[in-house]
Amino acid sequence: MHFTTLTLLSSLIATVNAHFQLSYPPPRGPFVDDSEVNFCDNYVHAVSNRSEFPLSGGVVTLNSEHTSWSLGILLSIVQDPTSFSNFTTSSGQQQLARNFASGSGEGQFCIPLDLSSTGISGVQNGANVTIQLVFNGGDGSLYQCADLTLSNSFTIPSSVSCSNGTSSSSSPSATSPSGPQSASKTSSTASTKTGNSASGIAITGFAGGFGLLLAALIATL
Ligand SMILES: *[C@@H]1O[C@H](CO)[C@@H](O)[C@H](O)[C@H]1NC(C)=O
Ligand SMILES: *[C@@H]1O[C@H](CO)[C@@H](O)[C@H](O)[C@H]1NC(C)=O
Ligand SMILES: *[C@@H]1O[C@H](CO)[C@@H](O)[C@H](O)[C@H]1NC(C)=O
Ligand SMILES: *[C@@H]1O[C@H](CO)[C@@H](O)[C@H](O)[C@H]1NC(C)=O
Ligand SMILES: [Cu+2]
Repeated sequence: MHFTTLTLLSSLIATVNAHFQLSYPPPRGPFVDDSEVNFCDNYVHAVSNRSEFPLSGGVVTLNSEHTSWSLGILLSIVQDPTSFSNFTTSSGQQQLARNFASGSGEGQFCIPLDLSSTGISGVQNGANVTIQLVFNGGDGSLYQCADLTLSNSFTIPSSVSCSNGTSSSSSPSATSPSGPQSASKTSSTASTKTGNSASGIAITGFAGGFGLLLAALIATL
């Protein structure tokens, strides 16, 4: 009885998660929602089929499922970085390829990442490096990694769409949080997700009842 209740509860809590997904460059493995609180979304080892990535003029693209968030990008020059300590400087500080900065809005975002201007030793043509995105949308730090080989002749493929989501700084008219706009935003966000789009929609109608249900369940324990 209690076991059933707890199982139900934990599956509800899992459903309520909303996080972020790294789109480009491709992450170490397919996104796992429940693992994103862990180092590299719990993909502990570097892949052997690395992505080429430009030394200058790079971008990362991601899908945000939070309306208000911060993003920093760590960099490791270790061939197979398996821990957060592999993403630190010789003095033990986080080695940042992009400083933490806040962002707002859900949907697709395109973040410039010019690695040649980081001044990190070892960042050079032909080097194998790993970037780790650290995203926080209000429910704690979330992590995804991509293993790269840097190139000064590679350019971002034109298939990578570089535009920003609901509240891009360049279009203040898109910031209205209510009305039909937010309804269409919800469905477009859902349609870009392959996995749990159905549960994503369910949350909207469900979140309000969640507190009530939780209270009811606790009362039965
Ligand atoms: C980069 O990684 C690839 C794949 O793991 C490996 O074959 C290659 O030798 C590495 N290159 C360097 C410069 O370490
Ligand atoms: C590496 O190989 C895996 C398994 O075949 C594939 O899913 C993934 O897309 C590949 N990654 C890159 C960067 O090519
Ligand atoms: C990477 O991290 C592991 C585990 O913390 C550590 O044992 C290893 O020495 C680190 N590798 C390098 C090259 O710093
Ligand atoms: C998207 O937003 C980020 C900040 O959140 C900004 O750095 C970047 O330049 C924007 N990209 C585009 C294509 O507007
Ligand atoms: Cu989240």
